[in-house]
Amino acid sequence: MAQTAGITQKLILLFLTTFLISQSSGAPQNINPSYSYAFTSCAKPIVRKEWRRLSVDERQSYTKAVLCLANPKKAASISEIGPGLRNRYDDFHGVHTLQTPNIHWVGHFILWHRYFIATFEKTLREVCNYRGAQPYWNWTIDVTSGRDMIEWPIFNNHSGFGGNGPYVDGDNPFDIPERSGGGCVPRGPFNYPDWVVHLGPGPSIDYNPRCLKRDFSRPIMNWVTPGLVHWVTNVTRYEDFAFRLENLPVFTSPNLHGAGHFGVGGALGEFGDVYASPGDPLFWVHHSTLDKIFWRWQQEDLPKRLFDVGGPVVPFDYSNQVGPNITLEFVIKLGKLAPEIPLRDIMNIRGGILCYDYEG
Ligand SMILES: [Cu+2]
Repeated sequence: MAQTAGITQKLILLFLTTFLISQSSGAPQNINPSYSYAFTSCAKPIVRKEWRRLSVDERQSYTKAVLCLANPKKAASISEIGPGLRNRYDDFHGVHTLQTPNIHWVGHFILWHRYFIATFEKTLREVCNYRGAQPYWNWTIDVTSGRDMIEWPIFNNHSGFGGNGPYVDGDNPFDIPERSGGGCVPRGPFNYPDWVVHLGPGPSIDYNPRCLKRDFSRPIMNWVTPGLVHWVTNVTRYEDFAFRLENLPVFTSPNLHGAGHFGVGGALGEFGDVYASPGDPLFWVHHSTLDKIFWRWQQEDLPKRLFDVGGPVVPFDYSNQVGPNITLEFVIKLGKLAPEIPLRDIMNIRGGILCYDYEG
């Protein structure tokens, strides 16, 4: 317990320090809830479906499109972040890496990731001719199914993302319980060398080609329960929703965001690496589920929740000791991948610059 608290403190300090060095913009302005264009019609949204609601062909066309984004002949890097980035998929990984200290445990966590996923989905469609929408992975169905993780459709080698790595010994600084893998994902579309992670571990954006690793932790994955989803969504203010969604980065208190990351990535897998987690393509289906939960929550009171934001600009600064809270005018960036926009532009997934919806 004391050790966990110590590690948490170090994590928080690390984030704060990196944040203060890299923080550059986002001066808050007044909230003005008159954004007529937020209601611009989006008559035909593309519809994001749960993974198992897609046909096997549709699932494979998604994973193929992701592989296409990592093929420099089909999807060259445009981010100009550094020589370590070799393709458009790396651009997404690199943008996430550089901004990691500014986009987690902050008010705009879920909104930044909403924009990030929407840009990824747009790129899949425009650069790799993907016809579908970004799928999501409703882990609650799997966790409550009683089936073991390795049997879950999302980890299928033929119609999913492949499964766990074989067990290897390794450091486990956060004492992730029952870590069970840690080796290279051996089969499926993202085995090595069909899929190569280039960046990381951690904040490094140097060229470091290697296999994708997974390190399942069943107790952490089992954090996901209907009760936890209810706890996250059973609030009326955005600020409270946003806090509960991420919760504190400790392994003594469950949270939905961490459940996917550490349940799959464990101690040694890319998915458990807060910087390098996009190295595992599960990133997109996991984060889309969080976005769907957010949207369903917004829909319970759209007139209010299309305009309600809050939570700190500075990571973990929940009592605003260091900085202000975010507002609708807070600007988020994705480097060269997409225009800088204020949060108000992405409050509505069916208006403004976004046009998608969720099935289920
Ligand atoms: Cu992230």
